[in-house]
Amino acid sequence: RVRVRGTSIFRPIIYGNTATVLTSQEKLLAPSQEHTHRWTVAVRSAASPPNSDQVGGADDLSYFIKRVTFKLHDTYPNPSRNVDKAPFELTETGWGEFEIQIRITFVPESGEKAITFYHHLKLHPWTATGEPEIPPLEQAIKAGPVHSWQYDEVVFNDPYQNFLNILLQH
Ligand code: SLL
Repeated sequence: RVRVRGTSIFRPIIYGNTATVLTSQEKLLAPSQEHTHRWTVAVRSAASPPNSDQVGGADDLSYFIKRVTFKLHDTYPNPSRNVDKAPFELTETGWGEFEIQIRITFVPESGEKAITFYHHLKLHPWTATGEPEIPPLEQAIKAGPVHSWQYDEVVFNDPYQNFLNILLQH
């Protein structure tokens, strides 16, 4: 196991969520009648074109990510959810916004420690003033899906030679 000293390599990622209001039919099928939204939280490549999230596609981060753990609010059953293959995302329904802990574990060849991000699950539309304001559901349906994403870079300093090769092959 040889480290390549003085080398630094990064991979651009985005993490965050999309959310939509449940239709009345979807509401009936939800685990609780109090649920108002369906949301997806995800870690994706920032370098990939849209709609390329199929396995083996440009958005398949599994060549360097082994697992993403999404830690949900304690109101959810089994709040710690492991996703062990791409796409690294999780879809749920619910009624409230909360902080999601996103823990990324890297492939064993990397010898890297896991890293943690925090994302505030966003269900309600952005407002011009930034004031939290929950519109009536009818209005939220018209406004369409809500998106909240953050850009970041995962930096590997002095990477192991074999891990560097893996990164450079993708
Ligand atoms: C709030 N502090 O009060 C936040 C907590 C929790 C949201 C929001 C659970 C769904 C279920 C759900 O939506 N929790 O498991 O039934 O707004």
